[in-house]
Amino acid sequence: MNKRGNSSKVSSIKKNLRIFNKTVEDIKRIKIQGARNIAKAALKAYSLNPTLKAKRILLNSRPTEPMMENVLNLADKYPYSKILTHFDKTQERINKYLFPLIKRNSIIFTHCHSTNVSNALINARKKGKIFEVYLTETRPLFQGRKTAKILRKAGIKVTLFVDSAVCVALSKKQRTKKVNRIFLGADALTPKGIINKIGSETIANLAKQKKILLYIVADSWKFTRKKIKIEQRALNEIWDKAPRNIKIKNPAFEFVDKKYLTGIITEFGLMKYGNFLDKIDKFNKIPLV
Ligand code: RUB
Repeated sequence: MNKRGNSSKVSSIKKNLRIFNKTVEDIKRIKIQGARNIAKAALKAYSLNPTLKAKRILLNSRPTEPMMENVLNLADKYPYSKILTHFDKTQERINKYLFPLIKRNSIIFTHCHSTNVSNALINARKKGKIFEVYLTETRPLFQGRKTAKILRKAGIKVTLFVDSAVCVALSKKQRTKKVNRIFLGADALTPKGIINKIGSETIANLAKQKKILLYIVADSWKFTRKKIKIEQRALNEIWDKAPRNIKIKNPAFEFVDKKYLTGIITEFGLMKYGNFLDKIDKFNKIPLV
């Protein structure tokens, strides 16, 4: 290779590394958020820098993300383009299976920002369904605001509640309307239940108490049998420059036992969580749909 060829190769390696590092930073800082977006961005970054070290750096950027791990492992065996098609195909199927669950003029409740949930709701609105969404702001990083803005832009009426008003939101109290369905995303699907944004277990408890149907809306590639570490985030997200003698905890996620779930919507359809586990068992590995 001549000198010019060499220097353009070096500059393209440098450029890829810059993009890789920026993606890792954006994932860590939640500029890229939600399991699906994280997995997609990680896949792209890994395609620019496909080394074991790069994989380790990506996996450490958000520790509660088995979908990212599944996707990066698949990337070692299959072309990136083939893996990428899975995300949209899965979303289309989720949209189709969620659609009939939304009743005319009903109230849907959600929490945080899940792309799988938001896309399916937007699809239902586009296809003519009229419904309202109640949602919680999701402190400390306010991902609920992101969901609220996206849904409102799509013509869906939204009402945002502070997290601590979740009982009011789900209770037909203080002039709130009856919630008909709860749709939550997931970061991890496990044999015992799911892991999702902190606050999800309280919502699940309330759903059971108030007999509100609770569905998980998620890509099957979030499934793992591994023990998942729950990410503990920086304390200054809660209280910047807090007095030193005050202990703060900032868990990003929590586990929700499968006993609370009415069902799960994945690319395989709407089913009981146990049936979803049977389906996964049948494949014996993550299926490349
Ligand atoms: C996001 C979150 C979402 C799931 C599913 O948490 O808990 O419900 O990741 O999202 P964070 P999606 O903002 O901390 O990443 O459906 O987009 O995969």
